[in-house]
This record gives sequence, C-alpha cells and structure tokens, in this order.
Amino acid sequence: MEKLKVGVYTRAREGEIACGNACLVKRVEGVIFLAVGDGIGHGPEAARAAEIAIASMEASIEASINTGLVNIFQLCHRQLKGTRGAVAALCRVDRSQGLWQAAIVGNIHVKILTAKGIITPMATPGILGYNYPHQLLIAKGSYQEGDLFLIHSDGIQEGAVPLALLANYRLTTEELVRLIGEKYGRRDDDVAVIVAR
Ligand SMILES: [Mn+2]
Repeated sequence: MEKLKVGVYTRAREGEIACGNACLVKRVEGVIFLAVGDGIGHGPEAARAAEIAIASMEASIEASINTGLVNIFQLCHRQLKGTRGAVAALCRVDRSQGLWQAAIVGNIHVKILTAKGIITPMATPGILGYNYPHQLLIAKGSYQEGDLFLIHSDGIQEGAVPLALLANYRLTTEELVRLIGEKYGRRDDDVAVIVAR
C-alpha cells in the first residue's frame, strides 16, 4: 500500500507573527493521525494554546496508538486549563484495518471525500480547556484507497473549498493545501489546512 500523502499549510492572521493554529501529522505503525488545533483569539497566547493542544494529542498517541479519541480529548482539555483554550479536530486513519475515526470539539471543519460520497463528521460544541462536552461525538467509517481527508480551521469558511479542486489528482497534496490556504483563507484570522490522500 502506498503511503498516504499529506499536505499541511498554516499562516498567521495578517499583522501577526505568531500563528494561533497548529497541526499534527503523525504516523505510527501504519496508523496516521491528523489534527488541527485553533487557539481562542489570535497572537502569542492563542498560539500557545494551539501548541499545547497538539503536543498533548501527540503525547497521547505516543503513549499508545490505541488510546481512544475520548481519552485523547479529555487529556487535551485538562492540559489546556489555565490557557486561552482551543478547539480541535483529530482524524485517525488505520489503512491496514480499513477504518477511520474523527472527532471535533468546536469550530473546526472536516470533510472526507470517498468514492461513495462526502462525509462531514459532526462537531461537538465546546472549548478544550474551558467547557468539555458531555459526550464527544465520534464519527467512524471504512477507509478505501483514494479517500481524501480535508481538515481546516475557521480561518477558511465552511464549504468554501470547491470539491472539484480536491478531486484534481494532478495537484499534489502540498500544492492543494497551499492553494486552498492562499485563495480561501481569511486575512483576518489564522489559517490551517491539512489534506491527506
Ligand atoms: Mn480561528
């Protein structure tokens, strides 16, 4: 099986140096984890919250790739206490098992494009570090070669990315994320985009 190709793009809100969005791409034993964190607000304090969220998720995954999404988000919430807080999405793609899982707390957008159609996992309202949801919604599905995962912060409006663009196989995932970030990213917010295919 060919390796899943991943493109990542982040940039700060206009006039800021620190980016309040952070990403994680982690491959462990054939399982790939993709995450986007968005610290509340913008600037250095938002960047700090986003980085803590991502570092926490990475640590949970390093502890065991079988750590459940609920546990990953709960730990993330605890470690974000005392910060601005953050919203985050995490996708876990196990290609050998042919399965994916996704969970989102707050305003992060995830789309999975499959041969059968488009899946938009539902986000659970909440802010990690502040108000943890009663019950974390976890979406699951079967993974097939060629499925595409799109994850982005609210620096890009939901639905702004044309599906035809994502379906363009002449563009690499790196080219896709750069194009999406530059063309559809809002100037007045931090932007983070991940495309995996
Ligand atoms: Mn944002």
